[in-house]
Amino acid sequence: MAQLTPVLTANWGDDKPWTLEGYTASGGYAALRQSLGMDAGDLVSMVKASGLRGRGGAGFPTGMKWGFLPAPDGGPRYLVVNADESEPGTCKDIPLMLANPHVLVEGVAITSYAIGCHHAFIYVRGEVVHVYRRLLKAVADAYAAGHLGKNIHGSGFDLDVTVHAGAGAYICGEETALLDSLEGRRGQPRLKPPFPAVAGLYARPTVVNNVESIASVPAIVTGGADWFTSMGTEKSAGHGIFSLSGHVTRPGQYEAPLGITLRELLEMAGGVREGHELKFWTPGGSSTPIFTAEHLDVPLDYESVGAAGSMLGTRALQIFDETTSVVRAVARWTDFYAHESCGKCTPCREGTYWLKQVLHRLEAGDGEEGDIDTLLDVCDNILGRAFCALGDGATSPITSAIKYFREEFEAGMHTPASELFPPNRSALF
Ligand code: L3W
Repeated sequence: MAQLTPVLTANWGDDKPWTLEGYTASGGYAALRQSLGMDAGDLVSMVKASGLRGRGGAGFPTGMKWGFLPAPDGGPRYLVVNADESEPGTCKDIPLMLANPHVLVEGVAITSYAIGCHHAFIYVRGEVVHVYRRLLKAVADAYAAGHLGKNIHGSGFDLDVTVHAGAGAYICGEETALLDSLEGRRGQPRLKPPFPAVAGLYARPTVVNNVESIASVPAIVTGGADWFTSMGTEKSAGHGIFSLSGHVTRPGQYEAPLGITLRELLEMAGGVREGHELKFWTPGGSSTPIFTAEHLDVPLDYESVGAAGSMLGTRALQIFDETTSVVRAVARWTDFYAHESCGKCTPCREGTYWLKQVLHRLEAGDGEEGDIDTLLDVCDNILGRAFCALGDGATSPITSAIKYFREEFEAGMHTPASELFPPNRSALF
């Protein structure tokens, strides 16, 4: 029987775990003290050896990214935490920052020390004012306790941390758009290379990491790389937060080793809501191709999910039962991508607009002959041709839904989705 591995979520049930007192009582900031006594290069090696991969969606090795920074040249280098969680279904960083903001602050301090950064930024999604306030308080308390600021714990290491609230644009979760936004410009992606590691914030070397990646660092320091690799699979090490939402009995965040399956997670979450059965689900948010009941036993690690035709992404497991119209679900997601497209590149700006038009007429039962081919053709012209991952992500739910549920799209040529799947209070779309 699969087991949960609470690390980042371990203190969520404690009394006020978000306070400095609460975090310190559960061993918080010991890893920072330990790190400050270590060689910075050894810390980078430790994170490399742990196999930690970026938890924001792409799964790029965290330690390797740190290692891409050029040799110090006397100028500043930055750490930027991507806390702009906005992907439909993705809901791990926001609860993590609410319940346990100090583990992120501690991770920021350790990472900054490891990479030689003296000014770090946490870029948080603008709408989540409560998270922004909680982070501001955590950072202020960490300064007051000497965990941030000048000469941290007598080590000679100085670090300032700025919490910055964005203005609520999904595109600002794309790392280079985030940097533009942080610099005070309209957030739009930059051409890569150069990667941020070489020319990032203010054109200086910059590490951009997701909240959960950075929050995982203190436990790796305390537990060691071997402890981390003892969980998960060979190429997808460690634990991660799996967010179950939708038609599931007990939705929420389940921290488990990578490689766990949806079947095992559903057992812990009480299953699909009573009296219903699984129809389709997303393994990593709406930007990842959907899966069906045939994928219940796919190990949720980067390699296995990829081999089965999707992506592990942000481990946002959105569960839909048989009452859901897949056409309606995909149309809602496409509304989101069309709205959030930043407009910089033509394939994404125009493509998402046309996808939306076609999907809406299929949803209304007014579809035209050839609409499915049009959808696939537009997706083909976006995929790999858009400026950033937003365009590719917009095509994933459409092409995968047509693959598994083509007949529902064909029905859209004569029958409204509302007749086949009447909307009701528990139908999610
Ligand atoms: C230096 C090189 N750095 C790669 C760095 C790069 C970035 C990281 C990953 O998209 C995915 C996307 C969404 N030298 C480097 C290098 N890097 N080569 O590695 O880069 P990349 O391009 O593989 O991915 P990305 O553009 O960061 C992220 C998927 O995540 N996703 C998104 C979820 C949305 C949220 C949200 O709500 N904010 O997280 C879900 O699946 O589709 O594929 O740092 O610089 N040679």
